Amino acid sequence: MAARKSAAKPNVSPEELKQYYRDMLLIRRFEEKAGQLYGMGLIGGFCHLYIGQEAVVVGLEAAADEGDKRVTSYRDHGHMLACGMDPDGVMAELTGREGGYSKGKGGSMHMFSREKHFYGGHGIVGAQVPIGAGLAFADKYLENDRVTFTYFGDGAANQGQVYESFNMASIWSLPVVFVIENNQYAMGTSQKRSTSGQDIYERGAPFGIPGELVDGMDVLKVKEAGEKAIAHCRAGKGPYILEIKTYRYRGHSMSDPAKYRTREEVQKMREERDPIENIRTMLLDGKHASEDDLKSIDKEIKDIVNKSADFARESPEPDLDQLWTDIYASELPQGDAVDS
Ligand SMILES: Cc1ncc(C[n+]2csc(CCOP(=O)(O)OP(=O)(O)O)c2C)c(N)n1
Ligand SMILES: [Mg+2]
Repeated sequence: MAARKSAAKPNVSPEELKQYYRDMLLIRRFEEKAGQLYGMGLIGGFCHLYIGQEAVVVGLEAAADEGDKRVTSYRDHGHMLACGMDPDGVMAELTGREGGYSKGKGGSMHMFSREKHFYGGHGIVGAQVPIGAGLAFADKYLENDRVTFTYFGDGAANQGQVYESFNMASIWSLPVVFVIENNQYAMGTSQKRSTSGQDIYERGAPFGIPGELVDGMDVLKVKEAGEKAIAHCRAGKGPYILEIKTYRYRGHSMSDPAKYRTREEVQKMREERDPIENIRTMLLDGKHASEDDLKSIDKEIKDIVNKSADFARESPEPDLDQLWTDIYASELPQGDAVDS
């Protein structure tokens, strides 16, 4: 394995470093388990894994405050875990069980948590971007100081509605951080083949939206950039763009033949840039944790993930009559009951 450079002086406490290690590892092990359950036929439909991209959500959630919001695409399990949603409920939803966040009726791409301010989970490429701007509009209207993270991919960045959202977010100075998770591929198409221009974040310039490129394999850099973007939004200066360069190790979804890139390309990224290994090295080199400490964190995470899979398996499938429920809202946004 290639030698890893450890960052000399991370500006965080050893406890924080351990927390990021734990949070990223939870996502990775959870996704590996989801991949296994998919292979066993326990998960049906679409399933897009987040392995390799963990530092993006963990870094940004470390910068976020209680009450901040998030909305993303179909590659959403990591976002849910990072914002504190229960792994049991996420795994049960993946397997279509009653104990899932959408009572087993939504699946991998359609989960929500009002409590954790997680607004999905969206299967239509780019569709979450105007929704994110809308969430930020609501906060501005209510005059609180919440910020919305609106995540989308490098491929989605070529959607027209992204620029309509940029325009409105800028003109109304909405507190939204547009997070471009640039994993360098949109299904089987590389960024080079699909996307004109140099850096995607520069597309905010015509709308007067500042932005920057961030190393998405380094959780500390992501956190730092997140703090800057949030401060900008909370100060009432309007939207901010973070283009976070990351990499997905697995295929686009579970049915991806992966013919568009070489094994060596993936291997090189895993060996030299892996965000979890980087923190591990930092913890060990800085003598903030021993091998045994890390082993016990690994065990703790493995137990959480195994428990979520057991919970999912034991949770029943929804009754057939559940097909007719949760179609229309029974409450208006103001909290009044809807007349039937
Ligand atoms: C409007 C629309 N067009 C096409 C698709 C099919 N599709 C699903 S994912 C995807 C690629 C998106 O890539 P990117 O935005 O980079 O996100 P990533 O999958 O890399 O996270 C496409 C074309 C879709 N779901 N919705
Ligand atoms: Mg992509």
